[in-house]
Amino acid sequence: MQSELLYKRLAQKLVDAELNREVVVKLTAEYPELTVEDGYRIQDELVSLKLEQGHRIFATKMGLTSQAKMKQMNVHEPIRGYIFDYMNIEDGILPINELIHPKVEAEIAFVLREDLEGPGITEGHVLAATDYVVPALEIIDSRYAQFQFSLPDVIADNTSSSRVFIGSTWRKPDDLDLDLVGVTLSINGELKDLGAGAAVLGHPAHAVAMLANMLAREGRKLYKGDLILSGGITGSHQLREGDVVVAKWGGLGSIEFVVKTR
Ligand code: OOG
Ligand code: MG
Repeated sequence: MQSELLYKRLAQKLVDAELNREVVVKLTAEYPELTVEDGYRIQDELVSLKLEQGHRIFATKMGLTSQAKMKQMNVHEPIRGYIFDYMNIEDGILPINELIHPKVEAEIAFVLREDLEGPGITEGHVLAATDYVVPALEIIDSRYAQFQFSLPDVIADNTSSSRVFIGSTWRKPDDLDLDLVGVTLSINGELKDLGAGAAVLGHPAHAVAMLANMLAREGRKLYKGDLILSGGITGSHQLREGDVVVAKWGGLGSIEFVVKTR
């Protein structure tokens, strides 16, 4: 357990790194004793700083929920974080000049029509409480060099949250077998990755259940109307100026964007 002041200082450092587009040395290099719990305390401070700056929470996310992602990042435990309103992109352009070293990953997101309060939330509870399922492309942009981090580092860094594209095809959860929803991710016409919903903890609703149960440990819950990203089905893929990204989901339409300087 570290001091409140240290949590605040480390959160400020990560917020500045995002704004200045400059990577920082991972926190555990300087503070090897940092725990997962410390990571979430730093993340909470980071969220408070963003809210004080006038930003609002746009979505809640789970990360590292698929083998593809756990293997790629070499971190083997799901994590949660937040996506803010300024991160939501609606015009199909990813402004690379605002980012450090962005990567894209394909996900399935949920919109709730009822509150979900753990503990004991199951996949079935999640599906019953879901209004719509929607496709999402998450842009992650770690504030650490080469996306190299351990669990407390990436949690403190708000799980690398950077930008998000939400698709326009919204479906009722009963209309789809979410575990069987396939997704392809192409960059400049080349197929880079593919997967199915089952890659996310067997079923994407499982990730949302895990989130509700994680939040319950801190006396928090998910609310009606919340948008929740369930984690990358595919691995994440590096983006460069000029890239054209197209992702397609079975039964959930597609999302396309270009990477540009704005
Ligand atoms: C951490 C964020 C992981 C996901 O969907 O697995 C994540 C990272 O890979 O930098 O958002
Ligand atoms: Mg993600």
